[in-house]
Amino acid sequence: MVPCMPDIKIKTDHPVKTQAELAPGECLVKLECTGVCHTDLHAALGDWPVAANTPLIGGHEGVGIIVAIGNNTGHCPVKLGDRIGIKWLADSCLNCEHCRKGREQSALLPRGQTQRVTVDGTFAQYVVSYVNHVTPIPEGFDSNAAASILCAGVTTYRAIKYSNTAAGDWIVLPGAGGGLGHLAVQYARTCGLRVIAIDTGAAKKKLCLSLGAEAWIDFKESKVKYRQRDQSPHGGEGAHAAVITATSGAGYEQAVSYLRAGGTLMAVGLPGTATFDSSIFFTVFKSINIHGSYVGNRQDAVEALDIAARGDVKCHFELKELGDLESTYEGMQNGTVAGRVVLNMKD
Ligand code: 8ID
Ligand code: ZN
Repeated sequence: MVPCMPDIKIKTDHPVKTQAELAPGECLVKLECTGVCHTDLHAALGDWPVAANTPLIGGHEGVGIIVAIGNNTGHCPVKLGDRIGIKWLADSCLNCEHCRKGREQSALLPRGQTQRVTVDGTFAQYVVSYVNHVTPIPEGFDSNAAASILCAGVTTYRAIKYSNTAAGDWIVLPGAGGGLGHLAVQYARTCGLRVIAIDTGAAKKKLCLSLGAEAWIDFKESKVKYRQRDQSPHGGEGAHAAVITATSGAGYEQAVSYLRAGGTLMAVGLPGTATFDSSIFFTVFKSINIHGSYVGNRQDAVEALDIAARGDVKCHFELKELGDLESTYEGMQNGTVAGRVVLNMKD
């Protein structure tokens, strides 16, 4: 047992809303499967400055079938029987400035509900979701393969999309062997980027290189500062971008030094109490762009799923059962999960 692991209880008597109990805009989803994201572990451990409502069912990478829709829902983009995905953002008002600008992750809340730190999630047979925010799963795309695209995929797809990179550029991916990271390697490759993967252990090395990373750095073995010299006629030194999905503050170290002038640091990994410790001087001197990148909007979800459904990005996952959640958390905590664990939620 890893110390301080959350106490996980499987309940067999949790109430499920009836159709009549669903509010307008709500839908009931019978789940087929769900991915396990490190965010669920952060929430369960309470190691973020933002506390989760407790008790709460975790999980936010779900795929399932809509089995009921609230009365008086009005315009409804989905129907009974649709296979949909459930992501981190449960609901948003769709009418505030953030929603109108496609930044619904930061939006106002119509019912006091937003991410899955405030509403029950997908580690359950049934979950209440919201018709405007569920994402249709492309026909023929396997549910287990789709699950982790709903968070890990969307998040890394969006971070790469806004990383100010072009085909042929170098991108550094600290955390590359984890759930988000191994999808980041692949989304980067679909954009024609050249990938330097940073993580640790033989399994993650093998995974990253098999997915198209050109170089591997084991952060536990190498203390060497990374500087990539461009072979192009234009020259240049350092990477054009870094998308950091490491769960530790250490994953953020050196990024400003290994980025080239004008490079972009996309902050994705969420160590709860760590702070940036980088040279202000060189951030300014090299005109480094630093962006926080928080999940993705509905369009990002559609695009990320579409790319994966075509087979250009594949989640590397191990399928387990709900009873394996605790050992999955332990594996994540110990850094032994290469790629993702997806839980089967079918009877
Ligand atoms: O919207 C967002 N920004 C968002 C969305 C989803 C998840 C952010 N996250 C956050 C999670 O809350 C978590 O903090 O991204 C982080 C990564 O989530 P994950 O990919 O689900 O976790 P993982 O599978 O455990 O992978 C983390 C990897 O980081 C490596 C580990 O070895 C592991 O493979 N790592 C660590 I810890 N320290 C590292 C370092 N110094 C490192 N890799 C490189 N350098
Ligand atoms: Zn997540």
